[in-house]
Amino acid sequence: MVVLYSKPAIEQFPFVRTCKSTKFFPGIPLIDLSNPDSKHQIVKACEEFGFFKVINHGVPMDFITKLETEAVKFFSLPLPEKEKAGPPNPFGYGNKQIGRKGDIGWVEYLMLTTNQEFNSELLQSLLGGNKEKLRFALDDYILSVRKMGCEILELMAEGLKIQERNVFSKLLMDEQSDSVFRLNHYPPCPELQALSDKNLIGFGEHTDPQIISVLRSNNTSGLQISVRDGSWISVPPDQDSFFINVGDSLQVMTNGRFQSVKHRVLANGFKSRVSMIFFGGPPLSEKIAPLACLMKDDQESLYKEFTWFEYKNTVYNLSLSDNRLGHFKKI
Ligand code: GA4
Repeated sequence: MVVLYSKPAIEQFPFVRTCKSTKFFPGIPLIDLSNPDSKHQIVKACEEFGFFKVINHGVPMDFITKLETEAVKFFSLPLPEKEKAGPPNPFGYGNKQIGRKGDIGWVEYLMLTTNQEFNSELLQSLLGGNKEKLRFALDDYILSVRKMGCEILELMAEGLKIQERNVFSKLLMDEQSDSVFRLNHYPPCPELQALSDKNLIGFGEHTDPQIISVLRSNNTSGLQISVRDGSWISVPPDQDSFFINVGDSLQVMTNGRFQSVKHRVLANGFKSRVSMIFFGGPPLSEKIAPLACLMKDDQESLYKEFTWFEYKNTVYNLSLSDNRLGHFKKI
């Protein structure tokens, strides 16, 4: 009899870290964009969590489903096919390696700009019939999600009683806006799940550097956020809603009143998780500093002066879990 030796599953993934999942947290702030009071609720959620869920968002379900279908088709391609669109420098297909500092996660992804001409060139490298469909699905989705992101930023400005309603949103609407888009696939890992009560870390803890991130995922759990007392809570998945993260740049523009949310994603033992995230960023030349109108009389900026280009340049050379804004704080 031939006995094939197979390593215990947990040893097959020595390079990916694991951690325990927690119970779903029922208290994630829920913002109904059709509610006239939503601007105040948004401000409260940004102060308390730096994170909230949005319903009645106006993004057509059809756009969401089409993009998810194309994303699933892309991730189902054979690895050599997907690798034709890689490595991500910074755009393109990536697998397990995140950033430039050796971070590893149980995830594969496609990093894209929000500039469709550039994406079109990148996707040309993919064989198969679905590149056109993927491109069209991306066009519709990105435009619609950016519009919704801008509405939220305008409600935020109103809630903060800022006269210039588009003070944040104009940065995303600018032709030079350095926004990026990411499709993530966290494959299931049943072997590991059967052996332990732990999950592989799909995307390690970090904050997003931009202004806001607009995330949508399929109905698979995995997203966790860190709350004020430092504990991690699991976000119940909801494929019909969007989740909004406050990014580092918005933390600076509000002089720390809003906190960028630390978050991470655990791979699910049995189900694929597919997420699509729009990261709304300012133009590279934009000076990121606390808004004068939010500063009380003798209040001082907590941060040194920097442009988005300078911030990005620094943080893209750091590890995922580094406290990036720490490098820009006044002592
Ligand atoms: C986190 C948010 C976005 O996914 C991202 C990530 C980027 C990358 O994957 O290349 C970074 C990460 C993110 C922050 C620190 C650096 C850069 C990986 C990393 C280690 C696209 C982004 O803008 O910043």
